[in-house]
Amino acid sequence: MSPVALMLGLKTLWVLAFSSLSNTLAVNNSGRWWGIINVASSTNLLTDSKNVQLVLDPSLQLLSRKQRKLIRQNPGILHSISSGLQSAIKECKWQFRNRRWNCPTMPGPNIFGKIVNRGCRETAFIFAITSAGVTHSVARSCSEGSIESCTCDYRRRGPGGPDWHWGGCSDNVDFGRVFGREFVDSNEKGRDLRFLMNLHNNEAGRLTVFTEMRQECKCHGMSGSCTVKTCWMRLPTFRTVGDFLKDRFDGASRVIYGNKGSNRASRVEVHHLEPENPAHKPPSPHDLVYFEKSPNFCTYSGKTGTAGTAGRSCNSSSPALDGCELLCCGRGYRTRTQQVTERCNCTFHWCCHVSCLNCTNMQILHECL
Ligand SMILES: *[C@@H]1O[C@H](CO)[C@@H](O)[C@H](O)[C@H]1NC(C)=O
Ligand SMILES: *[C@@H]1O[C@H](CO)[C@@H](O)[C@H](O)[C@H]1NC(C)=O
Ligand SMILES: *[C@@H]1O[C@H](CO)[C@@H](O)[C@H](O)[C@H]1NC(C)=O
Ligand SMILES: CC(=O)N[C@H]1CO[C@H](CO)[C@@H](O)[C@@H]1O
Repeated sequence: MSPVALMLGLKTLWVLAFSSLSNTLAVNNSGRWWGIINVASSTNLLTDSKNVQLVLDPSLQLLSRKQRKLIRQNPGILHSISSGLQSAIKECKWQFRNRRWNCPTMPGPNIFGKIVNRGCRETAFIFAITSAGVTHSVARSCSEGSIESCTCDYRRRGPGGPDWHWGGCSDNVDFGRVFGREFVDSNEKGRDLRFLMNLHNNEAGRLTVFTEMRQECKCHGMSGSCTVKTCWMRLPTFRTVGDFLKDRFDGASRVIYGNKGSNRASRVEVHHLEPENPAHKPPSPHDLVYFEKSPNFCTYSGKTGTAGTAGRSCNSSSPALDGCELLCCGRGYRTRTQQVTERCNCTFHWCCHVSCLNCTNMQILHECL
């Protein structure tokens, strides 16, 4: 064999080995960027345009080369992504506070645990809310001027007219969406059902932020006559985004890999999601999609990484999911009383001081066995 042929052969081998390696890695790359929640939040780090520390912070090693480049190109954005992720986690925990799966997070790089490698509704919600968190936070940071590479969106124009006009500072949701697609979706490479599902849910999160934008206006002109009006588009609160996504969680579509009629000729069209039940409508871009039944989350399981509901506090008089019957999965509960000290009988003293008494009450707590 000639040296050239040998080199070519080696190169092919290397490419093969590398691509199979990156395929196995790719599976677990999903959501790796969530690890930046652990990034040290020194302002120095965030404004350092040379990004010397960016490279040194171990949390950032979780990011792909492309993601690190995006952070370098958009000074100030790391802080925004990180705070968007924090809002998303907070919202996830709030939306699911009364359910068996209560959006648990853990220290370390894989903050949501093994549920991320599954394809159930909870997985769908995690991807959608964190993606929405980035778009929401980045869009707001742009209009607040804390990211160097974007500003308010001044391009939005209504029908116009002589007496009112746009031109106010709109939250830059377009930048937030485009950036989210580049940054968040870049971990999702592949053509299988899991990647299609993650990408779909990421987009559903961004779309929710976008479609819930609201117009706000302010009047100018003589004594409130409103002869001139300035309008702009404002982001929804993140609670609104969470409420919408939680509704879509409840109504999520179970999908399968759409490979009907797949053949060589129609190769481009084979990668899509179809409802599992052919009688159902195909999922809309707003819908959350999943492909696998959720674990019951009742008991500890190392395999699925679920903690179970033992020790969770439940409501003994509620027939709903937060009730002891359902939350404790029929195992029963223990009741204990706990002393709680609260500030009470506060009085306001002019000016400006409030003094309170400490009241001790007994609180009855129910906890799942
Ligand atoms: C418990 O559930 C009942 C019935 O749904 C509700 O009225 C009550 O406010 C709940 N208590 C707490 C502490 O959430
Ligand atoms: C607080 O105020 C209420 C009525 O205003 C009174 O009945 C109660 O005894 C007060 N609590 C304490 C600890 O003083
Ligand atoms: C109430 O409790 C707090 C902390 O336990 C204490 O600092 C404060 O002095 C107490 N206030 C009164 C009025 O006893
Ligand atoms: C280390 C780790 O999390 N491995 C997981 C990678 O993804 C596969 C398939 O989703 C899981 O089965 C592994 O446990």
